[in-house]
Amino acid sequence: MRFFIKKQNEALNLKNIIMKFRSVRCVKIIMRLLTANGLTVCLIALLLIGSRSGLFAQSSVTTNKNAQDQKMQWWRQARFGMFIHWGVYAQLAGVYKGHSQARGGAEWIMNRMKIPVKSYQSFAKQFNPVKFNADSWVRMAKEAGMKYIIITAKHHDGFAMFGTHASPWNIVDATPYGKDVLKMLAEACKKYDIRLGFYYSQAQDWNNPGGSAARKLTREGWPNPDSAKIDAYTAAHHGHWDPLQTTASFADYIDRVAVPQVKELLSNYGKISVLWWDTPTNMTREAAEKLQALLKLQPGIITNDRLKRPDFPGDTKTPEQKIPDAAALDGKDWETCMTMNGTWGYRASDHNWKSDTTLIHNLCDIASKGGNYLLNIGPKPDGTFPEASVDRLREIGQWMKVNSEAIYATNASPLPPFDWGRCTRKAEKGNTILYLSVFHWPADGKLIVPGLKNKVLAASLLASGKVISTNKSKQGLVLTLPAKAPDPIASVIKLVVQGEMTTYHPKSNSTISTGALD
Ligand code: JFZ
Repeated sequence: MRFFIKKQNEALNLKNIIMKFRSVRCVKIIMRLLTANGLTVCLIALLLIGSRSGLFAQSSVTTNKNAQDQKMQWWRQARFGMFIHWGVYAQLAGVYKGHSQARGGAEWIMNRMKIPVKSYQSFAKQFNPVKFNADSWVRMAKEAGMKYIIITAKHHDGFAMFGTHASPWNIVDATPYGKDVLKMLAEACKKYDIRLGFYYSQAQDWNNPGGSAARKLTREGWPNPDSAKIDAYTAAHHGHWDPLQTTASFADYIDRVAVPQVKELLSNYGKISVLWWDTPTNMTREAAEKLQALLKLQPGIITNDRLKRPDFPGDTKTPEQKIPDAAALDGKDWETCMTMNGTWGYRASDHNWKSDTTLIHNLCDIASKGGNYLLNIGPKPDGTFPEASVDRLREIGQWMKVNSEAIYATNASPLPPFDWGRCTRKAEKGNTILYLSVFHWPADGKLIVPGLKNKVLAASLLASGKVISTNKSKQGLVLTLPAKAPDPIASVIKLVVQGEMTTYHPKSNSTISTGALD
């Protein structure tokens, strides 16, 4: 596979070179004609430019599409990644001064509880994740079948999880731990061949002066007796609650903190595959342009649609906590990010964990619509993953060990979602492989695939290779299955059918609803 991808890349590069050579040659011809004098010669030259430019415009569109396909190739094949939300907020774990945070993810605790800057910063003095082991984190992702990791390099609390010269508010300088966790993660990712991406809160920053703050009411934190006063203050100060937050302008913050930090992140950690911007609160065009320009430090880096709306669409759409309907898909790459419980950052009291079944079904559902699943872990302040997350990763990994062929490098289903499960497809020498992930195994042993009319060339259980018999009926293809499902969560049937098939796309005006502004 790898060899094949390399060959394909080489072919694309060669195409680019030929294109360049052609344009140089054309200019040379025109130059020679122009210097040869005479009106007719000039006219011929003008005609040539006219006809040629049309041709170039078209080829450059194809080249751009090819370049984008080439850039997105690993990401589209990956289908499954790990999100990690980790920072000083893990130390608070959803509780401040004995009060449990009323609303939102625990990574928002500083804003929702309206914790003063100095007070929040003092928690960093307790942040000492001595049990952090990059190798084991990356191994857990790998064994779960994940192909990439996106970690919060800096969340809205402004705390850099890396050594930075742009602010003392970072893990190396402000904690007893004193080590750059991103460095260690980058090394482990390299060792296990896992792609690494950084989440970076480019606009909101509640500690570095000048950063923006989405306004949240005090009641979203705790029943603070001063809430009327605080809410009036945040209303008058663009969401800020501490005068220390506004001792610099937003433009200063961008120039002194965001730009240098993104530069560091894209320069000091080897290959970075994704820059995951978040919450464009009060972003300016000028700031977005400066940040976007830095991406050239990592050729081929993939970026999302949260830098600034709507003019910086990035490469991927980011529906949050929900899986879009097939009708909402518009051909643009997309990735659903989701928590395993109800919070991104660690919250000790949140035991609302999704079941293994839900998580595996989500992965199948997302793959069946051609998207990626970015599943979140909120590590504890000691540097370990919550047990419930470890258990779920292990279960997903066991399923993936048998069934990942139905997920990796697949395309969206050619058929509408079934009541009993989901479908992904792969093209194979003019024919189509359909992977049917059966969530609800039929009690009568008959599985109907409505709408499938293609001739069946082969049908088997992916887990065992056991052949399945099929026959046609009025409702569609009927598969005769063994009495017992090979996997109680989702059993995959591999069906090879004649001919090419394309993605199912119902006509509709709905669009993917992507992340909110804050
Ligand atoms: C953002 C962050 O504020 C949050 O802490 C977390 O990092 C998450 C991945 O992204 O928050 C959002 C963005 C969009 C919505 C909600 C929270 N939304 O669309 O409802």
